[in-house]
Amino acid sequence: MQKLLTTKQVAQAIKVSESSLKRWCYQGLLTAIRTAGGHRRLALDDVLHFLRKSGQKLVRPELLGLPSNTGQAAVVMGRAREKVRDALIAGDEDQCRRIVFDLYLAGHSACEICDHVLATAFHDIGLRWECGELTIYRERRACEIGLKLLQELRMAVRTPLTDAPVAIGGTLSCDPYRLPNSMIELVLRELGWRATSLGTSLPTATIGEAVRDSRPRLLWLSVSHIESVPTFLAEYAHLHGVATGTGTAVVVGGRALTAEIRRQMAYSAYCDTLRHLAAFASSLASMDVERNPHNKSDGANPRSECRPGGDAN
Ligand code: B12
Repeated sequence: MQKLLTTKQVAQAIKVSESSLKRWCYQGLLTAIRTAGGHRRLALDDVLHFLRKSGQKLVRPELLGLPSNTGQAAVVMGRAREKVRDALIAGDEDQCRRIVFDLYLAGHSACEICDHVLATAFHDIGLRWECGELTIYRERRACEIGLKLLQELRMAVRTPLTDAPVAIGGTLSCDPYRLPNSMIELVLRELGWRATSLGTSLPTATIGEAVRDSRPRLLWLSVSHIESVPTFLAEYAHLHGVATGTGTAVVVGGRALTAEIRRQMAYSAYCDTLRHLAAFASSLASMDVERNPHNKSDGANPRSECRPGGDAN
C-alpha cells in the first residue's frame, strides 16, 4: 500500500507554499491523486522521485516519516559505507536510515546503495564475526535493520506500471539469506519491473509452480548456501527446464555459485553484482520492446507522463 501525504504535509516538509505544489502538479512535475472525498493527496514515492530530480531541499523530513536531518547532508559513498557499517553494528537504526535516504535523495540508485554500501557493510560484519570481534546478536540485529531499510526503500521507489514486465525469484531450500534476495526485488522494481520475491528456502517444485502460474519474463535465484551440490544441480536443471518452457530468462547469482558449479549449469545470465543484474534486465526489456514496439513497458517508469488521474487544479 503506497503511503499518501497531504499537500500541507509535503509543502511544510520542503518549505514551499501549497500554491507552488499545486503549480508543480499542474506542470506534471508531481502527480496528485484525489481521495474518494475529493481531497488531493501525493504518493510518497512520487514526492521522493520529484525531490531527487529537482534537487529541492527536504527541510522537515520527519513530516514524510524520515528521520530528522535526512536529505540535508552531501553524502560521499565511501564514507557512507563505513558509517552504515558502524551504525548497523551499534544497532542505530535511525542513523542507518538517515544515511541510506540521504544517498537516495542525492540521486544514488537503490542498486548503488545495495552493492556499494549495504552489501559491503555486511561483508565487513561477516569478517568481524568470523574473527570473533562481533557477537551474534549484533549481526542478527544488523540483518533486521537491513531488511527494514530495504522494505522502506521498496516503498520509496516508484510503483511499477501494471503492464511492466514481471520478475519473480527467491532462494532454494536450506538457503536462509534474505538480504540479497530483497535487494534484487528492490533493484528490479526501481527499474520499473513488477518484481516479486517469493521468499527464501523454497522447494524447487514450488518455484516451478510459480513460474508456470505467472509466466514471468525473468526468474532470479540468489544462491548463498548449497547443502548438497549434486542435489542442487539436479533440482536446478529441472527448474531451468520449466523456465525454458515458459520463455522465462533465468538469472543466477550469489556467493555459493563457484565457477566449478556454474560450469554445470545453464542460465541466461550469471551476475555477481546488482549492477550486472540491472544491465541485463534493462537489455532484456529493450530487446522485448524492439521485438514488439507496441509494448510500452520498456523497464523505464515514465509514470508522471502517462499516469492517469494527474491533477490540473
Ligand atoms: C547475515 C549472515 C547470516 C545470517 C543470514 C540471515 C538472513 N535471514 O539473511 C544467518 C544467521 C542465517 C547466517 C548463518 C550462517 N552463516 Co552467515 N553470514 C551472514 C553475513 C554476515 C551477511 C550475509 C548477507 O546477507 N550479505 C549481504 C549480501 C547482500 O551480500 P552478498 O550475499 O554478497 O550479495 C551480493 C552479491 O553477491 C550479489 N548477489 C547475491 N545473490 C545474487 C543473486 C542474483 C540473481 C544477482 C544478480 C546478484 C546476487 O548481489 C548482492 C549485492 O551486491 C555473511 C557475510 C558476507 N560476506 O556476506 C555471513 C557468511 C555468509 N556466513 C557464514 C557462515 C559461516 C554462516 C554459518 C555456517 C554460521 C554457523 N556456524 O551457523 C551459518 C550457515 C547458514 C546456512 N544455512 O548457510 C560465512 C560463510 C563462510 C564460507 N566460507 O562459506 C560468512 C561469509 C561470514 C564469514 N565471513 O565467515 N549468516
